[in-house]
Amino acid sequence: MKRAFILYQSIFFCCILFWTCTSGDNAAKAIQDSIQAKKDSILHCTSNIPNRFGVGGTDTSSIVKGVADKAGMVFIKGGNYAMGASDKTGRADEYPQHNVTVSSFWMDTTEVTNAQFAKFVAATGYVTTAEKTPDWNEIKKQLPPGTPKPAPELLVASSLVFVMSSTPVDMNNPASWWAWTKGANWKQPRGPGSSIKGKDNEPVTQISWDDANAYARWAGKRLPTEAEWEFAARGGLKNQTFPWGSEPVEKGAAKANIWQGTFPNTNTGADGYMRIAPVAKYAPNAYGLYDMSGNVWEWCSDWYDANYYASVAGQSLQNPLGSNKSFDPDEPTIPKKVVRGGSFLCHASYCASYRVSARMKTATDTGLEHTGFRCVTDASSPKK
Ligand SMILES: [Ca+2]
Repeated sequence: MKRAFILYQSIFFCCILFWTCTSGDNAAKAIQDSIQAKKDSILHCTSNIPNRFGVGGTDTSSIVKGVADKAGMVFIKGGNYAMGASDKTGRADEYPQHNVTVSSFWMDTTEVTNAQFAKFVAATGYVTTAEKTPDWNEIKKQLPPGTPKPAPELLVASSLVFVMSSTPVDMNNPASWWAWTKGANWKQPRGPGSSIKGKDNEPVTQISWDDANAYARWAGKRLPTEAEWEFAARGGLKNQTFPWGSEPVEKGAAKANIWQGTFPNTNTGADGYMRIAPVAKYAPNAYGLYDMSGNVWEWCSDWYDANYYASVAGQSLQNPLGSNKSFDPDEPTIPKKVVRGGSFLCHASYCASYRVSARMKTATDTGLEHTGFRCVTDASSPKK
């Protein structure tokens, strides 16, 4: 595992190096700008981890569109709210707050579970991104002409697994706690030897954005927009930091599955779970939605653009779909989508992304042990 990770890191950095050396001043400047942007921003918990790339997009058009079953969903009455951080706890990409109106919709009360995803795979034979061998022809598209093909042992189906450190690590290097792991996928989320047996009610993970969309199509649903997600997470509360209001997450009864202790080497598990929790183990928000804070990150439909909120400052938006492009200053060449809600790895000392306004970004073809999703569907009627 470690060897594979090191090999992967080698190819990743070799590719970057090659690109730097062959693309001239513009490329060098872009990288310099990227480095400067990184210094200027608060680090995101998945910044610059070795991204899965090269599998390419998944064509889901052959999946028969389902009809949404409203069981397990709640009706979210549309409305107007201030989207973005309302206090000083946000990161730069959460400002400025802007006025957003969303139409009514239905939302899954929980993250999609292993049992639900298994039903989808059984019905369709779908193969997830993490189960596919990276395609050299796709990788080449992101590299300068003439880049040599890597050794076959590097091009293996893999995904990213959290590895707890026994000692404090450099918090500026998320690769210290993420391992590119051969054979990790939704059925064995921590790699060979792990399984989802007995974990039917845990959220499915190691799911790419394409995988989440494929499931949603089969289920007759879709991924939420970022605006819908935040509106739902707020549960009708105005300008509060968390789905439950303003009380700090560590006060009172456990409110969400996060990291407690010292990240990433000491986890007290005071909230009852050291890693992923089954869905709906903590109180729902006022809309009846569980785990909108913590447990696993949830994919949204929007491109991640660090400057998007600034670009819509002062505007009132109606059902916004987000930016029309991906832009992550940390890794500007990699297309990324928004993920929301934080995970069991979120800690107050780091990104505190269990806040309702917190935004994160993940490459569309990247699976992670702490990332899943839930679906929504348009409301044609408020009745079931
Ligand atoms: Ca926990």
